[in-house]
Amino acid sequence: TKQKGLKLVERDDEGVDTAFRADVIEGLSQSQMAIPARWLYDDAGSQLFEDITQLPEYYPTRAETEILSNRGAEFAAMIGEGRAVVEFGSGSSVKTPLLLSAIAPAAYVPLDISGDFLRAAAAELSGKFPGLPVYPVEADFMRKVALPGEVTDLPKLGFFPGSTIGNMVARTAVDLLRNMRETLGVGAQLLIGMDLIKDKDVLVSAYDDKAGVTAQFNYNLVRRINRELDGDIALDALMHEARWNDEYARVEMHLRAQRDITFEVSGQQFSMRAGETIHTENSHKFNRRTSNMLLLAAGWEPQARWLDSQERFSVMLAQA
Ligand code: AVJ
Repeated sequence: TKQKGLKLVERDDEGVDTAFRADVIEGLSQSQMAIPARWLYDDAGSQLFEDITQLPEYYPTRAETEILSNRGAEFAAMIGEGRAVVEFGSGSSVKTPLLLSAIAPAAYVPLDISGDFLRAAAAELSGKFPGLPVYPVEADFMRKVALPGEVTDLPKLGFFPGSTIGNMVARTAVDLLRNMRETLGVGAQLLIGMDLIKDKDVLVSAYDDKAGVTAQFNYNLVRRINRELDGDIALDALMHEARWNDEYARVEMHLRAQRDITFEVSGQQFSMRAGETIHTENSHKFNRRTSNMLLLAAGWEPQARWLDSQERFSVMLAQA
């Protein structure tokens, strides 16, 4: 169960993250250029996302926090005491304590691919809940994870807030939710945040704020490519764009070329015509039926659903 020392980032002789390079080269070689959203979240990108959560237009964090603050008694009634809470992602200093103080768990197991984030979050949490055993696990939670032996005999509650599930296309989301069920075992429950379909302008504004922080978050990917993959992409030629894709019920982030450009990444040449885009993120939105369907497709039975007072965001409870 000890996953310490496991090599989660593979680098070549020049120190280049080989998975990052492969994803970028493959993504830029498609006719609709697309780079997986996970590469937005280096240190600078993670900090920019923290800034996004404070923006007036970005409602999801506040809406979900409202639900977690107000519904603790109902969580306690439906979840019960003594579970091991397994959080997929290293946990936020605000949301995680709200859940833990509501349900009196027997242990807390944060999972994250980044050991640094993980240790920082675990230390902060231990400070707030001195009696609670905390077992951080450095792992890629997209796969089945072996949990620490100390929690083997405890019933589990998976916790996946933030509507992070919305970053994935349906097929990947179902794979992840199935792997979570395998990780958590018999009798498990899952508490998961899912953002809701709403007015298009409200959705697009949340991903295209007036202050331009989300634009910087998107441009940071280009800076990272230029720095880490020896790229020469002209930043001033690309413009941030957020658009609502109604057919797929998702907000998409793109980088749109303002003129014809050619550039190099890792020694390979690419070109874009004016108006073409690089697709950099999906943020799927749900309603009652589609969120139920997604959970059911992965073997999770929906048990309860809570909304914030403005009905912008949902937190779902499901059982394996
Ligand atoms: C962290 C994936 C939930 O999709 O709302 C915010 C990321 N991207 N603004 C989201 C994000 C641009 C966020 N998630």
